[in-house]
Amino acid sequence: MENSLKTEALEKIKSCNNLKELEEIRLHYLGKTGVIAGEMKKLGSLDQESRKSFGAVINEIKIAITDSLAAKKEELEKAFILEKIAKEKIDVTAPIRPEIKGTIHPISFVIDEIVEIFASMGFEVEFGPEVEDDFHNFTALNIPENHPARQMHDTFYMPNGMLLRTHTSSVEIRAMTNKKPPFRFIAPGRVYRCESDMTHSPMFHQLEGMLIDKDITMAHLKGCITEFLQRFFERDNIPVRFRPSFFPFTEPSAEVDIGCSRKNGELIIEENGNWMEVLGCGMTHPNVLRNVGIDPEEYQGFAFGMGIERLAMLKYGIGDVRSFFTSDVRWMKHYGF
Ligand code: 2U9
Repeated sequence: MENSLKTEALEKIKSCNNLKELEEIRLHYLGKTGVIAGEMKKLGSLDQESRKSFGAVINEIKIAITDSLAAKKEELEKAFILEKIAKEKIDVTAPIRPEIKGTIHPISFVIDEIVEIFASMGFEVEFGPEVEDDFHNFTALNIPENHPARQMHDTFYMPNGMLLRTHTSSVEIRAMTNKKPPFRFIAPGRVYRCESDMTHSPMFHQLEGMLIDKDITMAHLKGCITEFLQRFFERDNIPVRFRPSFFPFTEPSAEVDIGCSRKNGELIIEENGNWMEVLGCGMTHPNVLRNVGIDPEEYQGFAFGMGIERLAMLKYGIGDVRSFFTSDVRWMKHYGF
């Protein structure tokens, strides 16, 4: 009987081919209420001589089963790992799946280009809220109560009296209020106006800048803007024209044009009688300085503002401002982004 028990157990272990089944076999023979425990129980009813010899046999069977189970477990575990490795093998020579790679959006690209130029001239970058109050968007900028820009058709007003900023000048008002002059910073970001056509989108991007220090004159403004335009349009001798203009927040004010034309879609920068407006600027109005607690007798400065879409359209020959916001990768690739 003992021999057949051993043969049967070892046979079962040998033919077992998964770990779960092996555990069931172990419990069947070696578990607390298993076959071996049952045989051990029988020892009590035997005389001393038989108990000794029967005990030795049972023990020998138990050891044989235990050893066989351990060997089989090791064998099955090894096989399991080898199979897993074989399954997870990566073929590094397989060709890659075709995938569409994203690229940086032209607006972000142009903002980065402009930030880099002004950063090299010591300007810091400031950010602020897109939902603004009347004071930071209009009043502090010397824009009177009855100014047309405040009217409903230009500005998006919220039911609670707040508005979507119409320029990033509000960011500069906040920065000027929180810092002590001298300072120079730029504020790029989204702005909102109630208008939409080929050249106007209700949301567009602006970059405004400001420098405040002692003894700042229009010569500094002209030098800074000319340097910027040379570097942005990558031309040392770019024709630049400062044309008198009016903004409530600067006095005197100017609009800046570059001498250029377009031949077969390509931007030709040359003085040929054709001028293209690129930005607005001026000396920061004394009222604006007073509104943020700066004495205009002690500090003066200049400010400038530019539309990012406009500059991107000019530099990269893009025709319709609305195409910036349709998120068509083919369009981006067409313009080399
Ligand atoms: C403060 C004081 C003055 C910023 C300026 C302009 C002139 C300007 C337009 C260009 C195209 C806006 O995007 S656009 O429509 N901007 O012409 N912006 S001076 O002057 C400031 C700004 C902040 C506190």
